[in-house]
Amino acid sequence: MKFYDFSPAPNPKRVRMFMAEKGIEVPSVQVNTREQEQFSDDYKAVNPHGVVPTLELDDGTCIGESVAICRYFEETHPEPPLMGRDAKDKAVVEMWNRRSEIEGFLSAAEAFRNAMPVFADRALPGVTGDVPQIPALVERGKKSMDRFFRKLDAQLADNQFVAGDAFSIADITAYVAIDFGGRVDIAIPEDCKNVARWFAQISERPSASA
Ligand SMILES: N[C@@H](CCC(=O)N[C@@H](CS)C(=O)NCC(=O)O)C(=O)O
Repeated sequence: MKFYDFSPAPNPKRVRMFMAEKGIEVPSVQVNTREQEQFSDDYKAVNPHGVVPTLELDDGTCIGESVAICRYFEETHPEPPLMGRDAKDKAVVEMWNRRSEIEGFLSAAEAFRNAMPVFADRALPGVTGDVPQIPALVERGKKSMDRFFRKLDAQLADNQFVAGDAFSIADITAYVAIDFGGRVDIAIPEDCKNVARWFAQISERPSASA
């Protein structure tokens, strides 16, 4: 088994945190996306979408998409469950993970990809060029992130973790999204005290430095 990773990139970090929580160790190789190694012929054979992470199984199957890789590990290493235990929990975790990804992670990504000079002609991941940045999307991403913070704050007013009383993949996605947003100066708003409390708590988990 092999994990195609890039240490500074947020999506692989989601999977590294997930693996760390379960105590899973897999040999990894770095695919330096700053050097555009994701577009090499060798890596395109592994993941034709030109993004990291990818998990290559011993039978040669290559699994892309962070949540799909996490699903694989959830099935092979059920303890501790990070995607819910029963039908209701699984649905609630899925709901909050999707919200964290769509409303949090993608908002941070929109601001980041459209702000950083290194992505001037590659404002979307997995493209070699011809996708210019749209400066207005930096502000839109920041505003979307602000809406996400407020929804998350309301949820965390009554819950220890994003999807309820157990740590889950939804915490990982929301945590990495907020950490990612920090790279373009998106900070937790002063009045979102529940988010700040939760973020500090997640930062202390050993998996946060995975
Ligand atoms: N939906 C994919 C997104 C993967 C993705 O966008 N990865 C980024 C790194 S965080 C990437 O590989 N970017 C390559 C690029 O910039 O071209 C997932 O969940 O794994």
